[in-house]
Amino acid sequence: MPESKCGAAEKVKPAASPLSEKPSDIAGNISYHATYSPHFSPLEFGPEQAFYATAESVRDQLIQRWNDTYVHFHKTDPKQTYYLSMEYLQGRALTNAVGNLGITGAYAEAVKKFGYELEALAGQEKDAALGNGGLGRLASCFLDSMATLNLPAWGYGLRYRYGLFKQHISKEGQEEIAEDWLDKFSPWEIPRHDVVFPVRFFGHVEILPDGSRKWAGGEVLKALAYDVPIPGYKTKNAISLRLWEAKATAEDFNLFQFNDGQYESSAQLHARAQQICAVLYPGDATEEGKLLRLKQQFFLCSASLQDMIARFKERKSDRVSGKWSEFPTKVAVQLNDTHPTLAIPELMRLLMDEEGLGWDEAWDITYRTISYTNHTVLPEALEKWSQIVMRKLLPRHMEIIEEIDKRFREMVISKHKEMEGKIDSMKVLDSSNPQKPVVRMANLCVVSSHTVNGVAELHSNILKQELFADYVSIWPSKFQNKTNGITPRRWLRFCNPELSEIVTEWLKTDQWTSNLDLLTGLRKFADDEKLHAEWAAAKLACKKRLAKHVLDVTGVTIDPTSLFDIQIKRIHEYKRQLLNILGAVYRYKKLKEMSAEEKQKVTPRTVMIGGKAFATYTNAKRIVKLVNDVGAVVNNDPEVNKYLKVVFIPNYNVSVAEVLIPGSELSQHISTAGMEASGTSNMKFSLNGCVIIGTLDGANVEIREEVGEDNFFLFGAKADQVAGLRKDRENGLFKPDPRFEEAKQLIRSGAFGSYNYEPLLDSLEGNSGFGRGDYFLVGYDFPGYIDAQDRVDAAYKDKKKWIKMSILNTAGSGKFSSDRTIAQYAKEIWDIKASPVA
Ligand code: B1N
Repeated sequence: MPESKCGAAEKVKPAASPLSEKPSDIAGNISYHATYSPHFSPLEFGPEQAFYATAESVRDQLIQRWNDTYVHFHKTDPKQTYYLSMEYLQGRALTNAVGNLGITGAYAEAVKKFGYELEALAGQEKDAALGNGGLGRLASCFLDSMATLNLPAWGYGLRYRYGLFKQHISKEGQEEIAEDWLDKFSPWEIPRHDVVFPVRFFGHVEILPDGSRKWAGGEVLKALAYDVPIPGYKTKNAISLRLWEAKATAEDFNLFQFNDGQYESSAQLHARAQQICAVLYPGDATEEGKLLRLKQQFFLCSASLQDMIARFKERKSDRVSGKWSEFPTKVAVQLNDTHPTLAIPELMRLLMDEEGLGWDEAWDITYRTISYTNHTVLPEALEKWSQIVMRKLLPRHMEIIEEIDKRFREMVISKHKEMEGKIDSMKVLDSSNPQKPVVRMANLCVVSSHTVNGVAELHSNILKQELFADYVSIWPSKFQNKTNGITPRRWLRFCNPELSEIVTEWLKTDQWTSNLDLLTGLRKFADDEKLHAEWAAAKLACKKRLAKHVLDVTGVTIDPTSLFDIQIKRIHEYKRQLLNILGAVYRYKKLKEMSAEEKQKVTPRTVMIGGKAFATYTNAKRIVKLVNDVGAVVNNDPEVNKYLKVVFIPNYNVSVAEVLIPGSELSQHISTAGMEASGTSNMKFSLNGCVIIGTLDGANVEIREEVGEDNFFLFGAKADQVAGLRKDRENGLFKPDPRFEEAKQLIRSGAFGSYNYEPLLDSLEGNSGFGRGDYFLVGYDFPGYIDAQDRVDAAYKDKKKWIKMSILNTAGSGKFSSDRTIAQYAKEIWDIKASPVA
């Protein structure tokens, strides 16, 4: 690719219409943006400039649809859903946007006129990583499906300056570096200087002469909207992801102090405003960090609700007063986990204190508006906020939460006397520790939402039978399941063009892109030799692309004919990357013990592990270090490196996933049963013809049902055995398998370097530091895991069998389209209907 294309932008005449889909007109529009919205020297038209000019021309197309959709919704006034999420993992947008708009070919041709490949320009874009992992990526997949299904639905989030950190791997292990996705600017966002709401913090509650209460004082910041248009696939609809940024105003700037040389104190509120959206999930080890996270959560909730109320009024002028009971027939609010729980007391406050409604009416509206999705049962992830901090930051909300709690307890006593003994665990406020009274956010959500859902069958059953069991006897029909899904556009059509083409050719239609159940049509060709040949060739092409990525980012050469075995996800003890790497260590040890002849029979394998560890999660960071250390030894050992490579994939993110998943053959989803609520990358892998080795956890259970048990490598304890097995361990009844001991011993011997792995390995023993030895049951599941891996090796040797398994995985993935998930939310929770722009 040419480095600089001095003057190239002017070679093509600006287009008559920025909306034309003709390649020559598109090229003209790109040229227009290069010339008239210049962000770079006019002498330069390198790949980066070309990317920005191209993206801006795509944005013209998006804005047209986005405006039309807004006007259409305004006129037709349908019930609309608002998805409230602290996280969105959008990744890159260019390929997705032109793909959804159906103009990929036209754009590819247009950018060729400047000497560029579209794919290479797309690679210039930085990932928008405003999320940590599955929960954030789910929100982004949902937006794609909402737009595609023509649903009146928007997302609300925060515009973090620094999203998820960039992961750098050094000799010490993981290092975190701030990732500046807004370094230059984002071509996809539209600052809305006309959409601004005040958000208050701290202050006090005033009692007015009429007895009503009002929040006053404290500090007031401004929330400024940035809109990101989200196009649907093959539709004229484009919806909004509205991201809030915190601002202070000119009035908050003390010119007197500034002129007096007191620069810092002159702009204190500006500095505090900047902190709010500075970073995604700041570490909460300190009190300051906790307060900041709570501020972020409230900021999102308050701005979003004020915006919804303004739109509710805007769409019908006579709604200014007296029509509030209509609100839940026009507005549905979905809480993405408990992070936006403050939407509950904030909606109550806005309705009572700002709009003058009484408690009962405000409560009825709030309850009918709000629904809550739970994404985890891990105790440490269930949010609890200090009542003291809450009262200080949000005094009026604390009063409202107290009243909700009081009324809930009274209701139980008056209507469900039999549950009285359970009130302590069900109530919202837990003051059992007078030093540290807390608000239990999940309880507040359950008590205040009309519907609560889990994210896979198994998880939803655990919610009903364990975590929220007591509430089920009070509200038997409140609890639902909505198994997660992924968008087939980004996760097959656009990231894997090779396989997509084959699927389209064999199904004789490309309709599967928006009707993923059609993939079952592949089943009847599962033994077809011609399909096998094409399938294998497509997989090999993807494996080569993946091998190139690995070489580029790690310097390690991997063999594209070896079995590509991948585990990519956040590093967490419950996800058990440690089981994976111990398995690789055991494999290495066995290889070392084999004769040259024996080795000939081995299935060569490349084990790839990638993922970020939370900056303060020590054991997770040790796991990252261990994978890297094992890789350094194994990959440089000439006796074995033809048969085994172990690679840590640095800086795993959405765009890296788009390269890894298509090239995968085996992927590991091996969490301790009952701990992974759903998982969504398992769905992406299976869709791309990758076979899963996994436990009966989260959505694995349903994937196995859909693809067939012969096409899934199952092992491990079941969810309902886990508690008993932990007890056994505590009682000294666990006898470790000698293979497990061998693997740990090899690490202890220093074979992979002198780093102190004792604390990590100790966590697998009877009495670890937490006093909960091997809580995640790595030792118990190890032998079953090794046996399952042996079955994998044998199956891979039989090429026909393996390709058939691969085809049947793709063919069985239809259920896991987020279109299905969102259609179910729309019908069974939100009660909203499609509203396509004509
Ligand atoms: O949500 C995903 C699921 O597929 C995963 O199984 C689940 O682990 C994930 C605190 C979380 N649960 N909880 C979180 C995220 C951020 C945070 O600050 C908790 N993420 C999940 C989608 O349903």
